[in-house]
Amino acid sequence: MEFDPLNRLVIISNRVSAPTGSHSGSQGGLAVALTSALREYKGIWFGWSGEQTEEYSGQITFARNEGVTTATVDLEEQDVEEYYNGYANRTLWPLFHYRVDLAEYEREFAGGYQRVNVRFAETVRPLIEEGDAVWIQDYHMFPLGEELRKLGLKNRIGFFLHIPWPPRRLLSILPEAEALVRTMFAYDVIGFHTEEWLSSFVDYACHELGAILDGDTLRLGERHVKVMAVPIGIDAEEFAGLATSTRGRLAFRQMRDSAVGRDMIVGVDRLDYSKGLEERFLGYERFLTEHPEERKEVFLLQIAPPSRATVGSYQRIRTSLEGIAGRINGAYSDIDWTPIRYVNQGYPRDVLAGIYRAAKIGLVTPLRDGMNLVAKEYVAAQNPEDPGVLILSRFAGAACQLTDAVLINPYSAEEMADAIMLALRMPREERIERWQKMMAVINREDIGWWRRTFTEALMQVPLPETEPA
Ligand code: GDG
Repeated sequence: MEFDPLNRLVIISNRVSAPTGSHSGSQGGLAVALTSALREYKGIWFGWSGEQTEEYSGQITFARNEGVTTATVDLEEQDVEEYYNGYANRTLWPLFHYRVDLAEYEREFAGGYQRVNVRFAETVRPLIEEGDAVWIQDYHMFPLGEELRKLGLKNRIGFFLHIPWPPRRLLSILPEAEALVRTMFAYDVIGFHTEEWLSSFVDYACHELGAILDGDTLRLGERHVKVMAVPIGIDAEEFAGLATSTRGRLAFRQMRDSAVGRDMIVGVDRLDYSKGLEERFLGYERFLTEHPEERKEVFLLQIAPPSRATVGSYQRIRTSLEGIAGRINGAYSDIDWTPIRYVNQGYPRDVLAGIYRAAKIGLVTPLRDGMNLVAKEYVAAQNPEDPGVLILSRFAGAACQLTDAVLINPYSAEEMADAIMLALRMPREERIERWQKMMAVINREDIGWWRRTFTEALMQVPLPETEPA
């Protein structure tokens, strides 16, 4: 069945990011992709404003920027604590990133998560018109589709998960696992970044719930859902343009000047324990120990803007990283050289692009990552004539596509040290060859491809026959 172009797309995600109209803004790749999907299909983007209110009222604030309508609601303090800081970021995020040791299971969290999803469903329901397609994003909203169905919504509803889906045995640790996966059968299409996350989901659904896989369709009783792996991409052309924009070039020059002939290794990550920052520092330290002759030839710039700062595990990782960076700098620095420049602030995207381009090595070492866009941005920002080398964790979703990066196990400081050495010594022809192969994938499966692939799959879902009276 064809999608009627007059019908709209309703995107729902935890946070909503209105278009900023400039490349120097803070709107990330995902936000850019979603706004362009909304421009194509028309429609609205609904979610939490990020603000708190005394008592949840469901009052929607509408805004229109550059052809995109956003609709946001405030949440009350208890919602933020239990739903966002609680279940989303203290239960699901660590567990889905294999950090069983950090995941907390509190019934209040689970209750608050459910309550907020019901609230979102009730609030957004009146905004959805017949024929609209609904696209829900990420782990904050697993049960939202089911809550919308309970309110009678018959429209097509798709869901995309931006983080990994954990193996069955791991997920079973979650007290609400079965109920949560059952709710996902309210969707028509579910997308994951990689085949690995997809097959873990299918494994759980088949073995724990008795679902049956038929081609790319999972069946459970009356419900069936199409499952697909669609890796998210970046706007490669735009990002390459940012690296050579006026501000990008300025940032590039500033970095090269301040490097005084040394090779820069760069890392850019939200300050999150899933990103393998401690392991990265320790792997770099190993490199410094094993190759004393290289010490003053390189430095590591780590940009790590704080994230989820009210959650204890994030405060602990921040303290730990400060300790490790301080210890390494104390042990190896000289009057004219500091091995790690550790920066806890964010930079505009064009500045970031210039910094990536100035770096001989992009060091991306998550312990587990749904995709990882920084890896792709680093590659896109390089000079085609003299590109840097991407060192990438095997455990990032991006490793499935960027097989020409230097792939490493981030838990092994030795592998990381060897990879840094290999990258520093890599001949230009090999760097160019690897870069071209990675760029071909990044260009082919870019952000437009991602959203088209998903939305087209969603639009092809036949709508249910009109209900008999
Ligand atoms: C989740 C999944 C998946 C970072 N520092 C600055 C800055 N950033 C931007 C990067 C990049 C984005 O933030 C980070 O994206 P990642 O993909 O690397 O990681 P998560 O935030 O964990 O994203 C991940 C993604 O969703 C999409 O599905 O790939 O696996 O965990 O775009 O450039 N941007 C600016 N200044 C900074 O200092 N402007």
